[in-house]
Amino acid sequence: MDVRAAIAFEAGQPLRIETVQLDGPRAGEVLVEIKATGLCHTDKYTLSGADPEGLFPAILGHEGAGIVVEVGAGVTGLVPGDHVIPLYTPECRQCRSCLSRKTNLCTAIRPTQGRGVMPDGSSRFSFQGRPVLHYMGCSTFANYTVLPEIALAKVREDAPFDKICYIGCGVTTGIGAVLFTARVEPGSTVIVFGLGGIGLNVIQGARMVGATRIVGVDINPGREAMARQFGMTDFVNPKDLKSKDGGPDGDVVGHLIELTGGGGDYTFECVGNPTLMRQALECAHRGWGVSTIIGVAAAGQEIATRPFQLVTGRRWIGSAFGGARGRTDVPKIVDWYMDGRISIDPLITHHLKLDEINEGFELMERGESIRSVVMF
Ligand code: NAD
Ligand code: AHE
Ligand code: ZN
Repeated sequence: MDVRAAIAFEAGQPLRIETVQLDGPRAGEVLVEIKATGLCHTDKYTLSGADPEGLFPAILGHEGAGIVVEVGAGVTGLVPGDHVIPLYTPECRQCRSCLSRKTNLCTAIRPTQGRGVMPDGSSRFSFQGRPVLHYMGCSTFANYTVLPEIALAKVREDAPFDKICYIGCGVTTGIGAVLFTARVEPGSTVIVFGLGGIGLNVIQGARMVGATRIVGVDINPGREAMARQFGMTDFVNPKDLKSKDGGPDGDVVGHLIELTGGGGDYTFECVGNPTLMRQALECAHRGWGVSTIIGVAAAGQEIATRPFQLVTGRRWIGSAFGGARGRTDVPKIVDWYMDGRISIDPLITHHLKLDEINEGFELMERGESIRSVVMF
């Protein structure tokens, strides 16, 4: 069938909107009509060429919501008409990782996902007779896509697609990192580096669990108002911190430790910058502070700290998709949104048409959007 899609033909180039061909679902697969998709910083990262798994040409996008159109042989859990959210972290409930109950990182289809193909090793998309690759197993920058059944969460039908698509990555990643990965306790002091599409959800997660002090750190002063609306109690702009000799490079870690009376019980890095990852670890409280890396840094970049930082009781951990088990947790998070327990609408700052998708990445680059959502 003909499908409208934004194709990433090569790294660093704008996406091109084209009509591509999509084959129907094979065994275990599902054809989904994508109704809306968010633009996440990870799409931009892959498009930049810094992602070692970034293959081209591909159809990017991993933060979508839509409706099941057709199911392949052997699909038992979904039927046409079901409303679904694609999962870049699937949940097969059978692999060693799923059965361990220790991780959400299902391994059932991860190798083929990383090669841009379906579990049988082939792509369903083609353009002018040549294959176009899938991305993160989702490819939501297309009005129709094919996914394995284990990579779809069935959600309630009264939830608006243009809001719940964000649960496909940003909302779940941020809130989940607080609830499922770090397991922040009531009364905690939390420090969040990066107040974008992920960090603001960390902030609302921290408020949900009853953190009493929530410090946000960002170089964009435009983030402060929204972050306060979501529960931030203190804002720190590193650019405003002066060093002791009056120079521009102030001691961010020292400032945060002093501000919080010893450091954060829990800190989160939501930018993808190894320097900030180090700062986030080192401003975690001596003896018990836990620092969670959410941001994705490019191939070749490494994190560093004095081992002393860990010897003195800080713990450094990471979180993918907020530690959420997609088919189990995503429908619950949609319920939280519909019940008013979490807020999404103010974070969706721009609605775009597919033809305007490159403008969405420009808005992200300029720090003017929090989430742009393309509606098909
Ligand atoms: P975003 O562009 O919306 O937000 C990034 C924020 O970081 C912006 O507010 C920006 O002003 C701020 N920032 C940039 N440089 C800074 C600095 N030096 N100091 C302080 N703040 C700074 O991006 P996003 O969509 O929120 O994604 C954030 C990161 O999380 C990205 O690296 C993305 O790839 C990653 N991510 C990870 C997961 C996961 O599962 N681990 C999921 C989604 C996104
Ligand atoms: N190919 C990238 C992987 C980047 C990465 O860590 N991705 C996160 C999701 S980011 C969503 O916006 C993730 O889920 N990681 C676990 C996994 O299995 O990829 C790289 O840098 O190599
Ligand atoms: Zn994402």
